[in-house]
Amino acid sequence: MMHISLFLLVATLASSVFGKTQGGCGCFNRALEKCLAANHVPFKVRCDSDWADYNKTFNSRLQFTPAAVVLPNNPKHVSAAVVCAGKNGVKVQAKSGGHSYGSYSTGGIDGQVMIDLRNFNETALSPKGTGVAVVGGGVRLGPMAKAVHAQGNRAISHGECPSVGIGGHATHGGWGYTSRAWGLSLDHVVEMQVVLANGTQTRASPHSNPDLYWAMRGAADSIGIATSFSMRTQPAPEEVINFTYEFRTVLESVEQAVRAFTWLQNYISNSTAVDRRLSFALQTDVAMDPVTRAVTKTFLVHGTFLGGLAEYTASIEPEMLRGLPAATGRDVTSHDYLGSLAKLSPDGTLDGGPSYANFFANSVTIDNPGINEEALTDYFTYMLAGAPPPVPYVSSMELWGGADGQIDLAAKKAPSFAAFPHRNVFWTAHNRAQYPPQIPLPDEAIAYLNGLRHAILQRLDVGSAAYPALLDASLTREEAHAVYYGDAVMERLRRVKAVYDPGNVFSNPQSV
Ligand SMILES: Cc1cc2nc3c(=O)[nH]c(=O)nc-3n(C[C@H](O)[C@H](O)[C@H](O)COP(=O)(O)OP(=O)(O)OC[C@H]3O[C@@H](n4cnc5c(N)ncnc54)[C@H](O)[C@@H]3O)c2cc1C
Ligand SMILES: *[C@@H]1O[C@H](CO)[C@@H](O)[C@H](O)[C@H]1NC(C)=O
Ligand SMILES: *[C@@H]1O[C@H](CO)[C@@H](O)[C@H](O)[C@H]1NC(C)=O
Ligand SMILES: *[C@@H]1O[C@H](CO)[C@@H](O)[C@H](O)[C@H]1NC(C)=O
Ligand SMILES: *[C@@H]1O[C@H](CO)[C@@H](O)[C@H](O)[C@H]1NC(C)=O
Ligand SMILES: CC(=O)N[C@H]1CO[C@H](CO)[C@@H](O)[C@@H]1O
Repeated sequence: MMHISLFLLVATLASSVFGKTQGGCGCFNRALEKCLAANHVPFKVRCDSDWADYNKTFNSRLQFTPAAVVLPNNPKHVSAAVVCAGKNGVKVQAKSGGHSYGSYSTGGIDGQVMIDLRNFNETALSPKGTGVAVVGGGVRLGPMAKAVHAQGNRAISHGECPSVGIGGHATHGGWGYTSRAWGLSLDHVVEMQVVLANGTQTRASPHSNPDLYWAMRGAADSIGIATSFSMRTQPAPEEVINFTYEFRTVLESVEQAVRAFTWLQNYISNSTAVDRRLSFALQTDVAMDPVTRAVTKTFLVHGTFLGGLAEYTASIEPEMLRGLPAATGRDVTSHDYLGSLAKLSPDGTLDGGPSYANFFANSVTIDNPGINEEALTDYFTYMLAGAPPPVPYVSSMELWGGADGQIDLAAKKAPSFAAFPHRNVFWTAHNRAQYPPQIPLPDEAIAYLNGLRHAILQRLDVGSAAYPALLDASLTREEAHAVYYGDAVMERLRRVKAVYDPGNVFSNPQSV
């Protein structure tokens, strides 16, 4: 009798604590789930009816099934989850905005633990007037921009998509149109609160664990989990000009395309004509009619000027356009700072709600003083005179250099400044093909864009690499290490990894 009731009591307790492991729904790792439950860590597994709200990442082309999605409410939960995973031999990745091009926040392979930082969603500008904002590890860019603006009329450099998370963005670069003036998002990070592989919560700053601070800025996915970032901010500009010009005729021949591109490269390098307030991207859009497969190519100059409309139209615009054919489209608008960010956003708001796309992308960083005519000829020949593309795509040359640009200031310190080594960069080429969610993107699309990458590299006469935030999921681990870090950074990263994550708990297909 006694035995039976004790057995019943234990069984009842077990099923309430470890309920998710009952019922044979085919979950991955019962020992892991028991450990999480015993530590009161909130989590979801694929037996949960609302699993579909937790298992998706932005790139719908690459979806993986985690062993568990952990939903910590505080750093103690993060710490317990990392220890539970480590003890059970399961690898871990954090998820901030889930916008990794390889879906690495779900591990990049099946069966890992995803630590979803969605509850680390607060942004607080210091009331002490230091201009430093404490940003939770799961905050998305739109809400972060709104919060620092509302709390003190401040701003931080970042990319244009409001649903990207600070966790992946500020640890792998973070380029936006304001970066020429203020640096990358990563350059704003003055301190992080980090959970290590052994569960220790610690601080990473220039004075506290400087090796950890160095490695987290460039390779956080391999090193630790930042539960919060302390970011420097600067006063938000009062007025921002957003401009887009369309040039249909520029792409009528390779020669004309090379001439127009070279003009803009020379113009932005001329310190008499421009300063850090002006930035742009030169974009070749290759659209395709879904039925006839007829291709339309458009050359666009998109950018922003952190100043007034009168100055823009009087002195910037005429000089920039002087060496180009007549624009076939012009859209120049003036905004307040938040209005300019909303204008950049795909849905016109800064809400940063979840969004999804089915795509592949790669990148090439091109060092100062920019792309030479031979490489530019190969680039445009590939797009204009080469084999017809299998899918529509966009190739965007995003400006990192140019006269008075501030991104490369840290170059003097790199690679000792951060594990993110890309500093002497003039352009980052960003090549991207996207399909509707329900249609598989063909392998030929990946081969085509990798061909475009090689076309740029063949006769390039300056240094080049690739930009880790625009993660190229087609690279092997070794290739990724070579283009994202290079030998010197890799050598130090391996040493730091051996100290902070000797058991390789933080892992994805390209991690250190
Ligand atoms: C639509 C879109 C637009 C983009 N625009 C730009 C742009 O304008 N400029 C630009 O520079 N980049 C841009 N990117 C690239 C973007 O910066 C990267 O994809 C970035 O890594 C995404 O961060 P995330 O937190 O959203 O992604 P996640 O997938 O959550 O994270 C990416 C990686 O970082 C790790 N990670 C996330 N949070 C943490 C943390 N707190 N601590 C430790 N590791 C963490 C993850 O484990 C994963 O390996 C864009 C991406 C998309 C999809
Ligand atoms: C995500 O969850 C939904 C609902 O259970 C499921 O249909 C889908 O296949 C899952 N995706 C992955 C990649 O596991
Ligand atoms: C953070 O998330 C909580 C819980 O969902 C929500 O109540 C709160 O409003 C969010 N805060 C911000 C700044 O979004
Ligand atoms: C640089 O800009 C100035 C001012 O617009 C212009 O007069 C000059 O010709 C430019 N130099 C070159 C080399 O284009
Ligand atoms: C956790 O790892 C850090 C970094 O290696 C180390 O300094 C610390 O002593 C470790 N803590 C424990 C409890 O082992
Ligand atoms: C930099 C830039 O040009 N941003 C936006 C300006 O506004 C247009 C819409 O008119 C957007 O498409 C651009 O992305």
